[in-house]
Amino acid sequence: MRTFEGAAVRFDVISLFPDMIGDAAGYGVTGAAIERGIVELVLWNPRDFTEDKHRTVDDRPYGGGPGMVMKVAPLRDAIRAARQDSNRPARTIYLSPQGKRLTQKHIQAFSALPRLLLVAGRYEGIDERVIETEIDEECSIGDYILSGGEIAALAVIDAVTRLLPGVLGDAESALQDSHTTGLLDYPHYTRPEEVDGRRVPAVLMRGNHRAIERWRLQQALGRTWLKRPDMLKAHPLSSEQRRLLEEFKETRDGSLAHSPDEADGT
Ligand code: 9WO
Repeated sequence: MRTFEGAAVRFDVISLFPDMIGDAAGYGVTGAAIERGIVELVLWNPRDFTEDKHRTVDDRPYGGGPGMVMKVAPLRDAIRAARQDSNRPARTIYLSPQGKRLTQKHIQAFSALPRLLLVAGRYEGIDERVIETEIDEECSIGDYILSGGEIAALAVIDAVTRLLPGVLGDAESALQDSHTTGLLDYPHYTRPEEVDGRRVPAVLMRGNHRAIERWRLQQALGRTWLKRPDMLKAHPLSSEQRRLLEEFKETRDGSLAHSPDEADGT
């Protein structure tokens, strides 16, 4: 294990639309982490690594077909320039629908690395030889097609940043998050006490903090059972949690809109 001076994590993003990344990351939690020096964000545009008059970054696919492919040289040179801009070893990740689906577990592992070099493609994709020679890992944020990898790169930056020490306050600490606890979140309410005839659950109004904690855990268990039974199967429950979930099933407590399709044995 080596430590590096400066930011906890450095992100380098290779993109034809670097302002998309810089602008969006400037807001909220990521923006504050950058301002405070916890995160470093460096943007690289392959267009700055072209040599021709028209600064060409795309070309027609061999074999024909619709659309364009990102040219090798500008993309490869941008990736290599980024890598050589710092001594920190970088994990180089290409965001694509062909990649391994990311979960909170992968995000946790990324948050322990000193540097992520994120490659955002455009058009129909990048030349396969760039993947073979420059990319460590191909990652997907979900099974859908975007217009480019930028939004996926931003999702990774956001998810990793909020795990870094000092980024979130105690109140919002990521340790309690859904997907870290293995359960979905409990329902939240704020003023007013009644909205269109719908009242805040009475337990939240009484101020019995033990009862509130128990109710929230029961809601989290019940909602996970209803909406994401696959998550429950992956996380064995304590006997207390099983008891709370059984009670939820019996009373169908909570104001959920619909029931599960079928009993699933959990
Ligand atoms: C376009 C397309 C059109 C018809 C059939 C299949 C197709 N695949 C693609 C495609 O992969 N386009 C990509 C656009 C090329 C690389 C950058 N783009 C991208 C990245 N779209 N979606 C992502 C992405 C990245 C990470 N997680 C989810 C989606």
